[in-house]
Amino acid sequence: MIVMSIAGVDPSGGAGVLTDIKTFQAIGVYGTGVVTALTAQNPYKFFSTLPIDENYICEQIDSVFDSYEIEFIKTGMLYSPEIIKLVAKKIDEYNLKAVVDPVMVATSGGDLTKKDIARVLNKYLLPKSILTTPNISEAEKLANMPINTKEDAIKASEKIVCNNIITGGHLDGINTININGEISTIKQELIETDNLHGTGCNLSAAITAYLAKNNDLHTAISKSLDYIYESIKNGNYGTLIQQNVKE
Ligand code: PXL
Repeated sequence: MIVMSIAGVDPSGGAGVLTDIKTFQAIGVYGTGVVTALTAQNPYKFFSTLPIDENYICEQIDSVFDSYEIEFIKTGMLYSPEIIKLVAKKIDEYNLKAVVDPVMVATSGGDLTKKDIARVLNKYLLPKSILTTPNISEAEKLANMPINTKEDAIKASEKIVCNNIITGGHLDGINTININGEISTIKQELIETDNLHGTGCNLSAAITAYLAKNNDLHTAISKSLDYIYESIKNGNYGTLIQQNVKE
């Protein structure tokens, strides 16, 4: 099984394409990685971004599909409206099932996208995606409403234009899941830590990997939440070593 991450590079390895590949590997699928932007950062400080030209992102995607068959992809930092539109086009061209992590701001505070990205995601990418995985602040932007309570999260989940999980790291550990209009919640214990950099990347990568291994959406999400919980508990920079991963 081969999957793809289309995302940015965090040279410190906690987020972006590098960590996605580690998660794919840990869950037992082969990961490919298309780079949308380089960043200079570490888990605590964001320095700068160098976006890759869209034509070259297109060439990277096409070069992988020239020899690999891939059904499931995930997207992370897409940076600009042009890159988002390119990815939407490629989803159609290669008939892809995409899990979209609607990345906007780094945990350390750096801007990972241009302004107005929620509108562009809503219009071009989310309608073509099988799932999006916003945290509370990203869900607020996608649904254009504040989220302070679990009722708000349910309302936002209903407003987001595709299947979604609104992660509950900032809502008492309550994850709100909407699959085909059916809402459910999974509550997780919150772990005291100062290292959550890249957990969103790892969640969407894990879901993609479990989907590629023939799990349905609900099962893939639930296994991935367990995966992320264990990896945070192990303090392992968001990624579990392979021996610890449940089948
Ligand atoms: O966690 C969001 C994210 C995604 N992609 C890249 C990042 C980050 C956060 O820092 O650096 C490349």
